[in-house]
Amino acid sequence: MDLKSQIHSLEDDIRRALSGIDTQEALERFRIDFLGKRGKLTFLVKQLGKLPKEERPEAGKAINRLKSWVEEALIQRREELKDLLHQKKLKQERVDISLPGRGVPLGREHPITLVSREITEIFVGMGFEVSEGPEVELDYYNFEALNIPKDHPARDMQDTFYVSDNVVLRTHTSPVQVRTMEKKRPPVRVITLGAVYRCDSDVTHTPMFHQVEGLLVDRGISMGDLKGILTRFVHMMFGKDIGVRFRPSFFPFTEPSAEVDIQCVICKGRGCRVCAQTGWLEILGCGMVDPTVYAFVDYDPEVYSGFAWGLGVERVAMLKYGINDLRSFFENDIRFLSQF
Ligand code: 2NM
Repeated sequence: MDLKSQIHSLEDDIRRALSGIDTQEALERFRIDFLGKRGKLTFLVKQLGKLPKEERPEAGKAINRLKSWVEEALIQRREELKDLLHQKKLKQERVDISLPGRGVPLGREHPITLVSREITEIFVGMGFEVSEGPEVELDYYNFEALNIPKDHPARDMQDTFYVSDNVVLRTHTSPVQVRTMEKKRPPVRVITLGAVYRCDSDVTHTPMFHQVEGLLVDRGISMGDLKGILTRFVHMMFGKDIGVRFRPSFFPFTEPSAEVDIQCVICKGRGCRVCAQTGWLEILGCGMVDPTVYAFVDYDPEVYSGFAWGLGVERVAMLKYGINDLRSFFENDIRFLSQF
């Protein structure tokens, strides 16, 4: 084949090769392939010398034309590719600003907060004041003044977190009521609420839980007042048609003492798994404040009498909302919390 047709066929090759190139790397390979030291075009230039003298200028011009054309085409293709890659990148990284946002999840109040408030509002509606006190408490207020002496089983190391010899994490909110009586003469109507601590942890016990306790002391207060107020509370909390019963019990700080049962909110008294087939659920403990306690706060038991009660908020919340696992209150799972 003569040089002229070689030039023509090389031009065809180049045209075909160029249009198929779609990356910068392929373009560089193309450049080396045709314009490099051992490239096909460079090879043609070397062939010039073998031509008869008179044919050289024309052939030389043709090769030079081809060469500058290729160089220009190369630059053009490089720019096109750059633009193409840029467009591709823009497409990939495109943000659709018309999509709806993800939304900010709204927090909710914890069921313990909700039930505490509901209980509080019922008693505030009956004329009680709310008071709070320290969670780190003196042994004296948590035990001694509540007629729980040093050798009492309720003080067992297994139940009480001791901070030091005479300081504990309060095991109930009653010490707040002792502090209230210390400061204020009757009539006293007060409820206390907050976290309490017991060294106990299994499926039905957590080392921290919440209590609401109440205290009413005045002249001429009887067990009849206790029954009336607590029955009213249960009816407001669980509904007017729910059965209530008072069952004799014991607490060191009350005499007589009782536990209050309500008809099972699940089976309405027919008997089920939740009430262990009894039809009844224990809801709170109560009693007439023992004169021993009055002695510590300097109330005259010949003039004043009163009653007190206490309940566990988690337990009430479980019954109220039909929650069967105590631990759900402490896991902070948003799917649990957002239901209330
Ligand atoms: C209960 C049950 C019975 C109670 C007694 C007192 C105080 F300080 F007045 F003596 N506060 N709370 C009491 C009485 C608590 O919880 C189950």
